[in-house]
Order: sequence, then C-alpha cells, then structure tokens
Amino acid sequence: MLRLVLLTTLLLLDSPESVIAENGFDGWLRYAPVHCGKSCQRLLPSRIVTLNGTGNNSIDTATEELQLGLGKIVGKEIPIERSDCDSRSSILVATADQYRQACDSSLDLSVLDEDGFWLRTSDGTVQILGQNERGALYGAFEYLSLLSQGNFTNVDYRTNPHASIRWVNQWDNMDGSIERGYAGPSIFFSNGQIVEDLSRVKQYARLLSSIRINGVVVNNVNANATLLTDQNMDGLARIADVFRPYGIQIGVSLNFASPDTLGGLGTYDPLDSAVITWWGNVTDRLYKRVPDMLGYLVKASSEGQPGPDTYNRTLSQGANLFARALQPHGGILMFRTFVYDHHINESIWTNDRANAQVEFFKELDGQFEDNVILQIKFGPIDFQVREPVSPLFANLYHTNMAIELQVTQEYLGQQDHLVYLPPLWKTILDFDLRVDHKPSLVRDIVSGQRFDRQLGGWAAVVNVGTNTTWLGHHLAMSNLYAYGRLAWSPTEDSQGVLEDWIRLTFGLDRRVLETITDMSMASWPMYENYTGNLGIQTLTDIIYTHYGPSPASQDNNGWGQWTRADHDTIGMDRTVKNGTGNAGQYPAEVAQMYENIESTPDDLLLWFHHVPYKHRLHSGKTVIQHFYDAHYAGAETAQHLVSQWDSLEGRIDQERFDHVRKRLVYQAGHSIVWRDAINNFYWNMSEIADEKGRVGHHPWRMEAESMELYGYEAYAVNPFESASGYHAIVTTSNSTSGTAETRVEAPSGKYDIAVNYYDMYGGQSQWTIYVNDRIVGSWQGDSEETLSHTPSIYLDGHSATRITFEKVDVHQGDVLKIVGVPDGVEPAPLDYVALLPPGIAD
Ligand code: GCV
Repeated sequence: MLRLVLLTTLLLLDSPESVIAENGFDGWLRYAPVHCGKSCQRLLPSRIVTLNGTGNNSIDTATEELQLGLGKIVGKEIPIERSDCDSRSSILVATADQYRQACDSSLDLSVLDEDGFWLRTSDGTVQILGQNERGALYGAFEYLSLLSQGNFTNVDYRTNPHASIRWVNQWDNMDGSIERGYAGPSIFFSNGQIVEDLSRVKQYARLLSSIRINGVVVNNVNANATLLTDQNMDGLARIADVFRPYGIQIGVSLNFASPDTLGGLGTYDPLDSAVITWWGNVTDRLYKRVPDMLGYLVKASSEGQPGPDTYNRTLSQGANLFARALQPHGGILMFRTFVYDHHINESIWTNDRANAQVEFFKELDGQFEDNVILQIKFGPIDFQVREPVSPLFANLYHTNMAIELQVTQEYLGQQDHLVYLPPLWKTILDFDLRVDHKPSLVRDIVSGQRFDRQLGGWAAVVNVGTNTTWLGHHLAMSNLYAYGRLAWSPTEDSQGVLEDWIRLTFGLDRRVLETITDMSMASWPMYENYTGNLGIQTLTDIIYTHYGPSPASQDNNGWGQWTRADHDTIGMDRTVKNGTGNAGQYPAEVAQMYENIESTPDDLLLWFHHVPYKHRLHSGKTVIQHFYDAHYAGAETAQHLVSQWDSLEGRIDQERFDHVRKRLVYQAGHSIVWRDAINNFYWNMSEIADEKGRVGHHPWRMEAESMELYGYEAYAVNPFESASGYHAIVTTSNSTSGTAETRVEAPSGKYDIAVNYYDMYGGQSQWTIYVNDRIVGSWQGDSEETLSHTPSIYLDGHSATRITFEKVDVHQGDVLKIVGVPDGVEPAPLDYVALLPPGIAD
C-alpha cells in the first residue's frame, strides 16, 4: 500500500459543538455538519461525475453516497452527471479501466490491486479511481470520511487491501435469535423466514461497505437446514440484492446433516453419491438465485454439530464435498477449524483442548481443494481475554487460511463492559511465529503472503441486532469499525483508527476525542486485570452465560478450558517435557520460548506453566499477589470511566450520553463484583492472604445478612465467591416485601452509598433505600430489558449488580433501611450496603 498524504490538518474544536439527539443508527456514517469557511466552500467540487457508459451498482451507490454526504457535511447540494472526461470542479468516480479509456490511457493504474483505489483531491477537483467498482465505492467513503473529520486538504494516495477475504459472520438463527448476540433480534430472520423489511440490512450494508468489508455470512454456524427451502432461498436472494450495490456478497452457513434432515436421504456421508448430488443441486439452486454468492461457511464435527466423523471420513473429505459443489460457480468454502472433543478427562495430565486443532488439521495439510479456506480462531481455545496465537497458523504450508476474530464480546463483557479490542488483536496479528526460522507474522500468514497462497484473510463474528446501537453499546461500535480498518491494513495503529472512529461518531471536539481515546485504550488491560490474569483465561462461567465471574466452572468438566487450580498451584502445564506438549506445536524458536518458564512472558505464564501461587514473576511479584493487585487496579480504572465520561456532558448529545453512562456506571459496579469474586475465590483456595490486607476485609460494608431482617432471610449463594461474606438475603415469599435495616455506626458525614443486589431473569423486583424515613433512592431489577448481557436465573456473578447513590448525608445513629419488593421469581435479593467516604470504592 502506498499512502501519500501531501498535507493533512485536522480541524479540532476546543469548545463543544451543538449537539443533536442521536440513537446510533448511523454509526460512524453520520455525516455531521463540519464548519467549512468561505474559502473552503469555494474550493469544494460542484458536480459528481461518472463516465459515460457506466451504469452499475457500486458506482451509482458511490455517487448517491457522495451526494448525501456533501449535502449533510458541508451543506452543498451537488448534481450527479454522466459525462465524457470532463473533471473540472467535479468529483469524478470511475473504475481504473473506465478512466484509462475515457480520460488518460497513460495513467499507470496497475499499482491498484483488486478492490484498491486511488484518491486525489486538488482544489475543487476530486478523482476517485477504483481498481473495480467496489474500490471506487471505497474511495468515495474515504473521501467522505476525510471531510467528516474536517480534513479539507489536498491528498493524493492509493491504497490496496491486505487480503481478499474481509468478511463478517452473523450467528443469526432462523427464529430471529442471535447466538452470542447482545443487541436484540436478527435483522435478517424471524419465525423461520427472511424478514420482509430489509431496511436495517441496507444500513448495515452501508456501514460494512464503508469499512471495506466485502462479504457477510448471514446465518449461524450452528446452522439450521431449513435455510435451504425454496422460500428461504428466495429470501436470501432478496438479502443479496440489498448488499450487492454496496459491493458486499453474501454467503451462508450449512448444516452438515442437511441431506438427511432436510433431504430425507437417510445419510449425510460426504462420499455417498446421493449426498454429493444433493449438495450439487442445492448449490445450483442457490446460485440461480444469487449468482454472485460468495460460498459457504461450515462448522462440522464440533460441539455436537454433525460432520464427516459420523462416517469415519476425514475433515478434508467433508470440506471438499462442499468445495467441489461450489467450484463450477466460483464459490469459496470457509471451513472452521474449531474442532475439539468437549468430553475430555481432566484427570489425565497430558490432555489438552488447545492441542486439538493442530492434531486434527496438520496431517490434512495439502488435502483441501484450492477453494477451501480454513477459518481459524485467533487463539487455540475460544476468544479469551488473552491467548497465545493459535499454533495452527504455523502448521499449514499448503492450505489457505483466514483468521477469525470476535467483535461481539462473548467472553469480554457482552457489550455491557467497554472493551476496545484492537490492542488484543494486535498481540496476535503482529506475533512472529518464526516458521522455519523465517519472519512469519500472523498477519502475513493469513494474507497468504508468507506461504504464497492465493486466498486468505479475515472473518469476524459481529452479531449486530435490531437495537439502534447495532451492538448494544455505542462505544462497542469502535470494534466493528476497527475490524474493517485492520482487515484492510493491519499495520495501522489501534489508537489512530480509534481516533478516526471517535471523530466520525462524536464529532471534532478535542476533549471528546481525548477522553474517549483514553477510556478505550485503557479498557482491554483494565478488563484483563479484573477478569483473568497471566494467561489463565477470562475466568467467566464457561458452562452457562460466559459473562460474570465463576472461576470454578473452568475445571472438573470436559470442556477443556481448565486452570488446574488447587490449594497450592495453578496453571496448565503445556510444556513438552512435563505437560501436554502444546508448546511443541509452535515452531522451534517460539516453542523454546514457551517451554522455558524463564522466557515465557508473564502475561502467558499460566497458559503454559503450572506453578505454585508463590511463584515469582519477572515483575518480582508472586502469582497470587499479582492476581490481587491486578483485580484492584482493574476495578479502580473502571471507577474512573464514569467521571471521565461525565466530563463530556453537554459535548455529546443527551441520548447517547445517557445510554453510555448507564453502562459505564454498571461496569464500574460489576468490575467490583469481578474483583471480589476472583480474589475471594483464590484467597479461599490458596489461603494466602493479600499482602495489602484488602481481600476479604471490607471495613465500609454492612452485610445484608447481618442486618435486622423482616420478611427477608439469609441465603447461601452458590458460587460462594459471588456474595460478600458468601451470603445474601432473599424475601421469605415471592409476594410480600422484605425490609433490612441497621443503625449507622460510622461517624456523621457525606457518604456514597453502594448497594450490591442481584438482578435475575424472571422478575423485576423493586428496592428503595431510606436513611431514617428519607428516601435516598429506588431502583428496579430490570437489566434483562435495559442492558445487553445474557441474564441469569440465579444469584451469582452474572446477576450481582452494584448501584451507588452519591454524596448522601448520614449521621451516626441514623437508621439505614432497604425495602425490597419481589417480583416473579426474583426475591429482591440483597448482598451488602457500603457507606463509602469520598474516593473509596470498597
Ligand atoms: C456458534 C463457542 C461459543 C458458541 C459458538 C462456538 C463456535 O463455543 O460459545 O456459541 O457457537 O464457540 O464458535 O462455533
């Protein structure tokens, strides 16, 4: 890629812009007005020109988008014209071929790769030349992005994609639900069919196209064969028609057993001729309706999904079945490598789920058809807060590969926690696997460059829904935006990309830019700090919602996300000399680094080594003290998010301000839930006290079970660590209210009052807190409707929630009282109340 920016100055404002309420529907394509003075206005183009003889989808889309964007950004209504090559005072949008034919045959446009574009602006004249139509559309979005960011300077650069595959996956089910989706139901499906109104799909197409995504797989990899009925195929054609003008092609996920379950063949053996014919027919029927369909995505023999193993066939035999059906149509098969046995026995020291993908796929290298791409999750397990690179990337010399990332935050806070993901992704993309002792950056492997493969690239699980925010949290959209930017150009800086997104999403106010940048850049390290450290994984509940803390759930089951924590030691021994041998799946130089405890970086220590809690890290701390300190540090950073955001009040429209604030307040509270649960769990397990005396000692708290209770009773919470003092209180019946009260012993003063309660699925209890008879506040357990994460039906680390009332006057001897009104199956549960002096978040 060559990018020559001749002169770039960004217009940033020090005072707030006028702010109009917004709901997030436009994402980063708001085209908000930018002040462009008289001289700037004079230099703006006055026509949008396409060349005679064109008349195709994506160029037309580009011109419409330019017309819309210029009208909104600089208030200039400009016409669209078809013309010969007259580019004066115009925005000329064309493909390279069109331009050479009509304007200048000497211009060397061979520097453009597929989908690439060249953008030249010079005092009122703009040329947007795409290698193809899609490239021209990308160039149009790029130009609008510059203007939206207040950049009116002359530029002259060309840019090409890192890889040809830049896809997103949606895990949408036919009934309209979305697996691991946190923003409402599907924009594609409802009641087993494709929805009639595809206007949301059009908006999604605009957003994706503007970040240069060229493919979308519309249905869940845990696929339902009924997608392949005639009626649903017709629906897919309608979806494809909406995406096509935006340069986006669709693909579909398939269920391996469809020939049996839908076709009634009584078999789905990939070598059976009836099965081969059946898939050939299905593929022909699909291509008849969607002639430019990308192809298929297949999850097979994984997590209970059917696959070729049923018939003792190899995974490559399974994959090639689809690849061959697609070949006559030029389609691609993305075949997922997320294959593992989820019934493995933890008592066998050498068992390891992290080994599975290399074990299954390495020996098949070279046996896949050329139109197969193996889609590999970035780490060996499953989108944890930190993982090493999947060793599979280093073990396939003759097979196309794509990396799978996750924009939807399944294990990373489910969009109720702010976590900006690119810094995590960069640890993977920039990692040098040193295959055969040569530079082998993951990003160069997936582009195909390192092993000289023609096909390769990127897929991300996005899971937008019908919520106007798309992902459930306005700030989570930075992850989708950055995904597209990095898939195009992975060497871009995470912060630079973020800053572009902030300007596009929230405007040009310098304070807004700096504050959201600081918050976002701090967010992944913060989340790692208060969830799982040193490579031990996210420590969430892996057998239930994947959301709140539940470290015990990692072990003693067949899923293989083990920590092997006991009274004295913790961590997976993945060494060759004494453990599962996983370190040995990496090329020699990397293997040696991980094999050796001295050269293993602290942040992956427990991924590769089983050590005593008192083992000293390179940092000089013991493992257990690092856990304690990191959890306190992470939760403390989360407390600041709220005040940082509050400093932006008036600088961001109220609707988005309030929406984000609600989530940050919640996150601040839930970070403390995480902190205490993990610290208590390992303190109990190891019986090693926190050197700083914090863990298990909460001088400002009053445990609910120690208060005077009327209509409430104590309840032993399971898992124990998700309640302070391991107990909570619940109302004695589901229909009558309860009261918990206590006399304040603390000195009189102004306190923040924090209350920990449980907000469960299946009821919306009401709580009111009083000091004497004065109401301090009341709240409802309605997060299942107002927040994004998967709700829980239990009192646990998912439902534990902390609310804070600030600066309350309290006198020694006052009666502090909480009245809880149960609702449905939710018995108004309470954990503790804390009277917090200013600056304390106990
Ligand atoms: C679509 C994890 C998730 C599943 C997901 C699976 C996959 O196990 O929890 O919801 O299934 O990964 O990526 O196939």
